[in-house]
Amino acid sequence: LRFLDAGESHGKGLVAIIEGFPSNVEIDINRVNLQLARRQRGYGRGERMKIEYDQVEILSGIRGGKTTGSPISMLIYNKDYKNWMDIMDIQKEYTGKITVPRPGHADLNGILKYNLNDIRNVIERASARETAIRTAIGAICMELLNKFDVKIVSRVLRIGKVEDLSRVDMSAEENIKRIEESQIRCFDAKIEKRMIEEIELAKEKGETLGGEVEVIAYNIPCGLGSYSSYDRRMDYIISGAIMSIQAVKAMEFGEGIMASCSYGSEVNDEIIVENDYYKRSTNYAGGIEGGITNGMPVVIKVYMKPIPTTRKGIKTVKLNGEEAISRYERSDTCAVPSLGVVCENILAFEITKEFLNKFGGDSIEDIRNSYDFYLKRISRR
Ligand code: EPS
Repeated sequence: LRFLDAGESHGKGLVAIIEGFPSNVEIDINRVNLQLARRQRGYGRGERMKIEYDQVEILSGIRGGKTTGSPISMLIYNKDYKNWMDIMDIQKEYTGKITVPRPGHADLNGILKYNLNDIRNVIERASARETAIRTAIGAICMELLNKFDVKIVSRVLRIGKVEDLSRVDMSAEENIKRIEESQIRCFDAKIEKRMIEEIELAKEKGETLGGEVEVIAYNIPCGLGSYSSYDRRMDYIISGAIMSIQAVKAMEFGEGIMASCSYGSEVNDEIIVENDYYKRSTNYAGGIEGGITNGMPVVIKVYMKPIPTTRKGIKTVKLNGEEAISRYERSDTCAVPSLGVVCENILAFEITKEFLNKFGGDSIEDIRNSYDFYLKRISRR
């Protein structure tokens, strides 16, 4: 399973081709669009989200509500394109070039690397707008994972310095409902209020805020990924994908950070048998041991830096070498609530990829057979 995606933030749209997706998987486009809508929500988003109403248009690979096994190609139109037609024209050169690089973005590294004279070319592709199409790709994968009872959920743990310390059973529907109803996608309503105040304060100051989200994938069978080679390790695969999300600067599997300052015996997950399957009595490892999923939920925490574009100017240097203050480009004050949704769907793609590596099969029926056979083999019954 692989995909390619393309598209500029203010171009006509975002496109992707998914190749290697099995046949006969029922796809509900409304559910895919729901993921796109979830990604757009969240307190702290900027003006752009009032313009867009992201919906995916399927161009190939799905017929009569089911995948055909052929490449799935799809498109999300940028509604904002109509306001950028002159700037984004593919033939006529736009004269209002951007020559002041914003610190913290791809701006400077990008123009130096590609020998460009307009930072706009870098901004357009480096933008986190690209997470819209990656969310759609993951949402298609989720349709397959749903058939195997996989559930991927997330919540916001922290905005700036305001933290939600509640312990939440994320496998419980009612808890997820509460998180989904929150504008921040956090559990504790009192903390949500403080988080909103924090975002408002940052906005007043011309600042931005980062934060932390937790993402959990339930019902992941033991055996995805491998210890056999570095690039087949599940933690290598997941961390690469998660760290590629714009503005993400760190991530953690399970209780990795706490474990690094504990004794070995304090953070080992004891092996037990429960309902005929091997389980662990705790999940400090976050569902991965030796680069292989162990049948426990895959638990990650993801840390996002504040979006570097701030109204408050930052020192920089123009392309002609003159000292300058960074220019403001429309942006979000805080995109952490969206980050959880993006992570869920990016995780869905990586899990699907390894799921298909493990259970093979060109059609869902073949995959089902292989999956059922395997689960029977590893059961203790
Ligand atoms: C985004 C669209 C962008 C930004 C944001 C993410 O729209 P615009 O640049 O037109 O305001 O809101 O991207 C960034 C802040 C960034 O730095 O990449 C989206 O669709 O998520």
